[in-house]
Amino acid sequence: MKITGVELRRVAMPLVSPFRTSFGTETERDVLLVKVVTPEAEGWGECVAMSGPLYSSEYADGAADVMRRFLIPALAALPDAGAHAAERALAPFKGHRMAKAALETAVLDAELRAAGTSFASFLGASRDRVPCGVSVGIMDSIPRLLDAVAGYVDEGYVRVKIKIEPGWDVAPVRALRERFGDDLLLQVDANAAYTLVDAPHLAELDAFGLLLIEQPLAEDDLVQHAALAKRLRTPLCLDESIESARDAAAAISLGACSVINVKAGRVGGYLEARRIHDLCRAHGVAVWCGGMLETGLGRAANVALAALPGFTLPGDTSASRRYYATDVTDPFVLQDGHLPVPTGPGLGVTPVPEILDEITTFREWIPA
Ligand code: OSB
Ligand code: MG
Repeated sequence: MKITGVELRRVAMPLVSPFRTSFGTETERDVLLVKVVTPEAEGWGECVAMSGPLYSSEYADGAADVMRRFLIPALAALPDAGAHAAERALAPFKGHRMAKAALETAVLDAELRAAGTSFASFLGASRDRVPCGVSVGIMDSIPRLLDAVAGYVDEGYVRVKIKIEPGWDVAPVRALRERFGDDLLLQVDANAAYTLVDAPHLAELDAFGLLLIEQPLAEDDLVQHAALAKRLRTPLCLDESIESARDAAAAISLGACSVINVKAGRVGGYLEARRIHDLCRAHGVAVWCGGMLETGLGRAANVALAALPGFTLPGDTSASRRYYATDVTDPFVLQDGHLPVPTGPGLGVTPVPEILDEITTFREWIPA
């Protein structure tokens, strides 16, 4: 498979409601999509970098720049560009994992479409549907939070995660337990908003039977996460800290976490995401599939990944309407708290051309 060229597209998708985390508030998703064209098939990839470098150092304009200058020329030089060859060709460039992941996913999609194989079967999925959780942003008040969560519970979500930050942690968790009881599967995500000095305060969350606390401390501090884990009964989960299978191995050996949120974009692609799954499974560390407000394209690949046997906790694989009134693909619709794993070749979904064109803000063709 020789690459003919790559199309970069920026699309603007308004969110159904603002999404606030400890690092910022999003009202619109500004997404970079890539389409890899080969004589055999076309493949799509979604870059999960956000518009600003607030979740991690990557951002959409930076991703487009590194793709254009370095990554796409390296892929274009390959005589035979499958996903494994693409991964090797991109490896010499440091960092930029979200940019690499988008391109590798597009190459893999083209390869699998040409072969008639689905992402799920290529990755080794063992289920045809996945249980879904929902990520709930920081709200202006506890009554608003309770209303939002009640809506998601009514829709059928099997697990709720709330975003926390200093000043919005113990009280909202207590209010959720009082309103929804102890059976609600509940977890919290701090996006690195605390320091080890907050350990006694975070330990107050132990009273509420949470599934886990996600990324309480800085992304580059595994050692302090290991110290914190010893002081909490609530299982500690890492997100931002895990950028590779090597990071996952280090975190496990240090005792820095007992759960990992796997996001293919954050770790450089679905091949590396699968390695983390395999490693964690061998060590008895639970994994679940995270999200980055993906469109239907990224969501399709995430749902396939979440169907692997080691994904034993519900992921942030919510339905399209959690974020978007109109998705770029046919929408993912919750059925009894689950999403069906796509079965068609490659991602199993394609953008609806009219919708794609309507939301496109920028388009560039890069010939190989
Ligand atoms: O930390 O998991 C996170 C969204 C953007 C950036 C980081 C995170 C999130 C979410 C939402 O929690 C996940 C989703 O529903 O897609
Ligand atoms: Mg997170």
